[in-house]
Amino acid sequence: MTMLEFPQGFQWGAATASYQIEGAHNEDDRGLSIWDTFSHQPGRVMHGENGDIACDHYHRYEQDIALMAELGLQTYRFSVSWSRVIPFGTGHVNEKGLAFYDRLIDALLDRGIEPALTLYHWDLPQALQDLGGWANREIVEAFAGYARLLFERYGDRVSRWITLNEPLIFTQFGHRSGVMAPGIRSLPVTARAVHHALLAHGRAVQAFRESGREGEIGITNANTSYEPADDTPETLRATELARDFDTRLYHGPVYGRGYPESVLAYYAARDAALPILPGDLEVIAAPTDFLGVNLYSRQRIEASDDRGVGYRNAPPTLPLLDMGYEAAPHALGDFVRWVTKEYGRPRIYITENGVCDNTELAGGRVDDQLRIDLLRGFLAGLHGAIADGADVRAYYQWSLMDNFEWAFGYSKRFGMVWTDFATQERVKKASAEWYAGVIRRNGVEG
Ligand code: GBH
Repeated sequence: MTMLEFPQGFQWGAATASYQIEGAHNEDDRGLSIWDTFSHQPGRVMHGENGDIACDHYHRYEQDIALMAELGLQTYRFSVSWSRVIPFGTGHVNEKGLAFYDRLIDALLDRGIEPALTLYHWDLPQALQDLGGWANREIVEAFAGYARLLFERYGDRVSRWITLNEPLIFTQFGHRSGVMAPGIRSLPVTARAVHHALLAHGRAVQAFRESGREGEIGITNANTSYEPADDTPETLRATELARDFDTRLYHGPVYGRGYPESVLAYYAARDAALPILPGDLEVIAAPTDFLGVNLYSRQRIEASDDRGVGYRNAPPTLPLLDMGYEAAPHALGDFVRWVTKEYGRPRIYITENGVCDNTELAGGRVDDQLRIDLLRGFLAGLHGAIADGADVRAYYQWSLMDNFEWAFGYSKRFGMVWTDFATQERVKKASAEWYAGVIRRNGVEG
């Protein structure tokens, strides 16, 4: 066994998101978000579950930060609930909501844990959805105003900012397949949501520079490592199309490359042209400081005319995880190498990587060997990508603790800490002890 050591100064962390952990849904004048509305509609979330209480982190953040310190986390990525701090999305600012994140940030800093703040992890204020949400261009200025408030309030203590979490997921799953909030199924609405989300990202980056705050800002995208199912020219072409629709659509404009032609043509031909106005692409391309990479798996691709996009998923060949996708530890290093080449070696933070492993608590222990094995593989691959020249500076494991997994409710456990949702007890899993060792050694056994 060899030790794969990470570069000096590499940071180890964990990630969460507001609606998935906070609970306290109606406390301290918090406004409603689209996930409150959606999860309370029958049939939307598995077993009718919701985030009303979740991990009750709003009340237990001190205990949770003590756990982070025990694990040795050097940085912690969390998101702010927009409707907690601006209950109706614009206008009235809720001091009690702002004060919660003050307490959280200060408690992290007291423990020497660097905060990384995500402005938007899917919980849009319902009042903005009532005006059309991401489909209404007015959301762009609303988001910029919200961003300015956070830069002003927390910019003295937070220096790492992530504008949006996974625009691919909240636009496509929220507005096209409708399996996530706000549960819309419309291609024209999706097209508008995609463009306005990226525009909002660009405006927030501009607002950050205007704020004069020191620190760094970037976007986090959802990624899959796409692999051609064979090496025929038509399969290779299909794989590039998958990358256009899922990857380049959300990265290209940020890196000044504009939207992929294939995707623009697809939407335009279906009465769903992206609502691009003069100057928009310049705003979206406002220079960022890093790229946030979320990655969980790979997908094999083959050519197909089924859906009019020119590609489809080929059958899996690896064992499947509880989430339905393949256990593919090589995917992280592969994707990092690909994105490094595609966009000219951006500075990268792995803002999420993790494993759904539903191993239960037994005799006071959770022996989640599957999670450990896969994380070890992901990290070995990441180490290889860094050795090949990728500029990766930090890794955030998803997630600190089991939490509300969106449309799957509490049925999917991604935590390295077990959450007992009846008692709110936390128990460190075997993977937590293992990860603490990775952090101590700044490396992983290869
Ligand atoms: C991330 O999304 C999220 O940022 C995070 O909040 C989440 O908890 C984490 O992954 C773990 O899943 O079967 O139709 O409901 C990753 C992208 C998109 C992957 C939704 C799973 C399920 C779609 N995820 N997808 S569906």
